Amino acid sequence: MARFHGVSFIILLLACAFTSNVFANPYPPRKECKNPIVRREWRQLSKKDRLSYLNAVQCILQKPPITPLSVAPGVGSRYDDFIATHILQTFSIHYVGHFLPWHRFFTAVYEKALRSECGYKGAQPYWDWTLDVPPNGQFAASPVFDANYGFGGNGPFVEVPSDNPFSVPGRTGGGCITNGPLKDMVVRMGPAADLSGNPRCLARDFSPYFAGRYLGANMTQMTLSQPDFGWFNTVVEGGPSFEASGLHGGGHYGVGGTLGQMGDLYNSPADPIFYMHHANLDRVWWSWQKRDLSARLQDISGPINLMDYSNTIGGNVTLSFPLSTGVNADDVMIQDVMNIRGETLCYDYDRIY
Ligand SMILES: *[C@@H]1O[C@H](CO)[C@@H](O)[C@H](O)[C@H]1NC(C)=O
Ligand SMILES: *[C@@H]1O[C@H](CO)[C@@H](O)[C@H](O)[C@H]1NC(C)=O
Ligand SMILES: [Cu+2]
Repeated sequence: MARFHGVSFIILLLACAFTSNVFANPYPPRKECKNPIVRREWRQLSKKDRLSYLNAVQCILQKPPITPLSVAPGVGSRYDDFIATHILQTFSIHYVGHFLPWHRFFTAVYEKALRSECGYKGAQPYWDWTLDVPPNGQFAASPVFDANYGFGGNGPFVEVPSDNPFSVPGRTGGGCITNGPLKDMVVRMGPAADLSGNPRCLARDFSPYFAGRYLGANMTQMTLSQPDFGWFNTVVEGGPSFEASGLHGGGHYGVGGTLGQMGDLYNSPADPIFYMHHANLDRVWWSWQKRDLSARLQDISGPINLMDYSNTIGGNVTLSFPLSTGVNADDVMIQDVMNIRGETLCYDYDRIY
């Protein structure tokens, strides 16, 4: 009888908890997606799958844009819609708490466009740069830059005045890329915030030195050891100077240097390698989340306003902060992208750090 009462008491307690929401989590776990597409590292894909991905990129480069010309008069392709979106929001999506959530969402929306509009069957691949810097590899020899089964290589060396404050240390290129499937790509958006249309080539300006300094396993582990999202996000993005770079700047300046589009804060999605880099940054974030998943599915903070790290202008972002990719998808909230295997996003990584 005593035992029976004990059980009834627990049932009664649970019933009360459910009806009165005493124990209710303000952000209850949401449905988990069952069949995620799996993102793999570039060199884990078969050559056939690498070509399928590159063909899908060629397809989206050829599709007509959907951005109104009143918004961005220079857009010439569906690919440009994404660049214009990034340019228009540059100072509200960098050096803020939603830097990683926004770029997670943006990359997933691009992946979805490749799949639904260009018949691509796979997932967005990622580029694990730790494999391509010492002691593991040599930057320019990365399979990601392969001329036949990759995104092509560096541009020829172009001088910039050595007193140019934007001269990336160790830069080795700067000219138009000379090989690979993107050799004849027309870049229209930029430079910087210019949306009027300036047709030119895709340029790269590798800095193996910069990549070695900021993209190694040591930097990745240091980033993963951060105790909370506020620190993690800040360390991934780093500060605005080259000296204060994090993994994010390591990939952008390692590939784009001073003269390549990847080094342009606004126009960096002009180089399709952008999505390979951001998929890997996203994988670093997911790796960090997985180390304490139930807590870190809800851990979000950081400034709403550009570099307002001490919250003197605005507060921290919260899970209900809105994210927009403009014409490319319906808006969501940060909470919708905290889980890559949730209701809004449905992908996973083949391996994590
Ligand atoms: C990682 O190693 C590189 C190359 O030796 C070095 O320049 C960099 O400062 C190191 N970073 C950290 C966080 O230890
Ligand atoms: C913003 O979040 C950080 C934790 O990352 C916290 O220390 C700080 O007090 C918060 N600021 C405000 C205004 O709530
Ligand atoms: Cu960005």
